[in-house]
Amino acid sequence: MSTLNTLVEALADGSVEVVDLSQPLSEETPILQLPPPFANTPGWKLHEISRFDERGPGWYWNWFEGGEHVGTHFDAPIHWITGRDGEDVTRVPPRRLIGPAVVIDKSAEAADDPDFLLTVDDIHAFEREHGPLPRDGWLLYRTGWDARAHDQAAFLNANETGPHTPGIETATARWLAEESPIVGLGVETVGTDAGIAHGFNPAFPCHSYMLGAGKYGLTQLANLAQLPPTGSVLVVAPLKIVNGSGSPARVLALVPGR
Ligand code: 23J
Ligand code: MN
Repeated sequence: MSTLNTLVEALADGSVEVVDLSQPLSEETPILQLPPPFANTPGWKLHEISRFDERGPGWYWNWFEGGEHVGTHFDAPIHWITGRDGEDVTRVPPRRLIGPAVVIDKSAEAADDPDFLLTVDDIHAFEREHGPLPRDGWLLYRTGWDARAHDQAAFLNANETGPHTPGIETATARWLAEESPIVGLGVETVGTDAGIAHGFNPAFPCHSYMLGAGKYGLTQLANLAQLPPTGSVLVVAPLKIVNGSGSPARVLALVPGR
């Protein structure tokens, strides 16, 4: 039997399950807040065209507006100045949108310290237990922040000193971009960088190094707790927005079932 037939059977008998890693996209979806003088993204909005009424008696449909970087979304290399000559979202090879995923769980650490930063040592410790990071795969960084995604204030966790959300160290960003075999980093927070990363050198190092290396970002993921540390397969589906710097995305994980 072919590999794809085996997959179809595994989906049918539950030995492979599908976990939806996307957050719902609505006017309540939390959005990034950059400090002045920077421009900010609008959030998501649906506008009704007709709903079984005089505008369209037999059909319901909407149009929408919203930023590319709203909700569960994909960062393409051209989003950042370091990747400005790289791929827009239409040029990302589809082959790079499907791959193995591993999950590093730092939810306990992030609960104690909202400014927790993942280190290269943390990744090496994970590798000693679970094996090397997957080539052309995704590193998914669980922080427990998905539990806050229904509430903009709790999700951004800002005070007078700015936002406080977990992220990765500058050295980790550089190592993931330049040394590791992964294709991208996925997080539960509003961006792939820490809340305090505007003050790092370079500013927003995860964006700077990863997108500069032609790698990708995925944000506002849900349900990472349902994934094993290794052994799942990610399917990432951003919209094919011409010249897009990113896009809201449906992100699905295939995981071992019963
Ligand atoms: C623009 C500037 C800074 C950041 C971001 C966008 C994002 O997080 C994003 O969604 O790419 S930190
Ligand atoms: Mn983004």
